[in-house]
Amino acid sequence: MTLAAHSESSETTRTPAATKRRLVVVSNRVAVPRPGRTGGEGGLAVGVKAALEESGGMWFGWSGKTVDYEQGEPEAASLSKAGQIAYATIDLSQRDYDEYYNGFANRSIWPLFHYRLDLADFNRRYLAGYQRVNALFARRLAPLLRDDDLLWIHDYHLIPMADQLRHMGCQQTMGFFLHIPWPSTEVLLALPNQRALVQSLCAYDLVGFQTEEYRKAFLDYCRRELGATILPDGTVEAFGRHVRTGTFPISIDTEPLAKAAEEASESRQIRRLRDSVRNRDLVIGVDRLDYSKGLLVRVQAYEHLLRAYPANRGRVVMLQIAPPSRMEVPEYKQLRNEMEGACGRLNGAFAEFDWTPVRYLNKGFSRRMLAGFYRTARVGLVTPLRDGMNLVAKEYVASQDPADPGVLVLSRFAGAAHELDGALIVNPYDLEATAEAMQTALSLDLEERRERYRTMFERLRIHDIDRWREDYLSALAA
Ligand code: ADQ
Repeated sequence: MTLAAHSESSETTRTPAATKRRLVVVSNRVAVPRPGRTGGEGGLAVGVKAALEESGGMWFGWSGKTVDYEQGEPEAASLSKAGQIAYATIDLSQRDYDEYYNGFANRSIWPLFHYRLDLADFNRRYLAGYQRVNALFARRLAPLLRDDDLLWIHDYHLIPMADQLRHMGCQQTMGFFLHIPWPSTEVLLALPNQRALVQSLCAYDLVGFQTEEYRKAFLDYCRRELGATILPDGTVEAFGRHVRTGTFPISIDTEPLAKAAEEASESRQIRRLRDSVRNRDLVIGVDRLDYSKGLLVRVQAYEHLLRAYPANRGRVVMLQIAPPSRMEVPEYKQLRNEMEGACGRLNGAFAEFDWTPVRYLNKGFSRRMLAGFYRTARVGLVTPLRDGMNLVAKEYVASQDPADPGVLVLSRFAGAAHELDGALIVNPYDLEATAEAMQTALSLDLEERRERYRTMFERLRIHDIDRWREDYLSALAA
């Protein structure tokens, strides 16, 4: 049985915490709790935090601070504890941050893995910084490890980390999970050092992906470019190692979120939102301000809706929440300008003295507020051009009122589209078809909305964030 099939098994096979061994999670950023902090965390932080809160353990990574290393680099990680979780963080120099994070991670890998070769920059300085910081992470983590720890290393920032740890003699069980898409071999070949990068993935014991499609693309590369043998269960045999692969679609804390949405809908803020929308239909989008999320095509599709179905003018309001991210990367600054232009033009062309078609907000909200927003919206619009999974799609569904649920319009290029089959699935490049799907979403009758919601909610109730963690960790510990 492949691991992919394993993660499809029924509720009754739910395993208790996979192991009594200590869990050590490593990710680029560590979301150390700080008073008054609301929202703004990306999907990885949301998922990992929920996973660690349940099982406890240690979370290691970058503090989010950059420091001047003129006095010499700090010798050890800073340690703190909150509840069940021990936090170990290190600072980075400005140069490390520019080359590793803004550079190789966010200007080479991120655009390439999201099929944006036109935006990728393969500067060798970035690659050197990426290797240097992965080695630094390994040097600072190694002294904190116990022999029987289970290491779970996350995402594209840290692909070479297990290899670095192995070179230092660490023999712990190590797993990797990729939160973003794994691109097709033809696209990956454009990355100058792809062979070494994939070779370093072979230092892990388990490599996990969001969907079967990404896992198969990885196996295809290993077969074609590394000459690896692929065993029937998806294990890769290469460089004298056996690396297992599996599909583990990340999810959300479904039931608590559904409850939070129900409670939030009676809060003062959500009442204010409802009052301001009045009897109009609310269409919501919530995304980090990122070119992979299809924000511009979404505004364009909305404009098509208002042109092709003019009865919606004055009847529909779009709320687009898009907190800025990675603002040091030029492509993100440009997107911010383009979005401001697109929303401004749309409002200029269509607004009336008593109606504004799009409300565009660049800030974060608490999860509870977001859940209340989702529940108020008749339509959830999730139109990425490429997305590993997309948690917003799942959060939108979980937050609905079962008696009167809204409709999800979802891009076929989001990993979530493989699971959320009650959504209206669209090709976001096809603006007119997306506008048609929005029109359908606005006009579906109650019975059909309920039916679509029921199948998706049931899926998310069983395949929630706990299930994701348990499936991954039991596969890793096996
Ligand atoms: P992201 O690209 O960050 O995650 P996504 O999965 O949608 O994308 O997660 C975003 C998270 O941030 C959601 O939980 C959302 O609620 C939250 N969020 C967004 N806007 C917010 C705001 N204004 N205020 C507060 N919270 C906000 C990456 C990959 C995804 C993958 C996740 C998890 O790109 O494909 O689903 O990791 O693996």
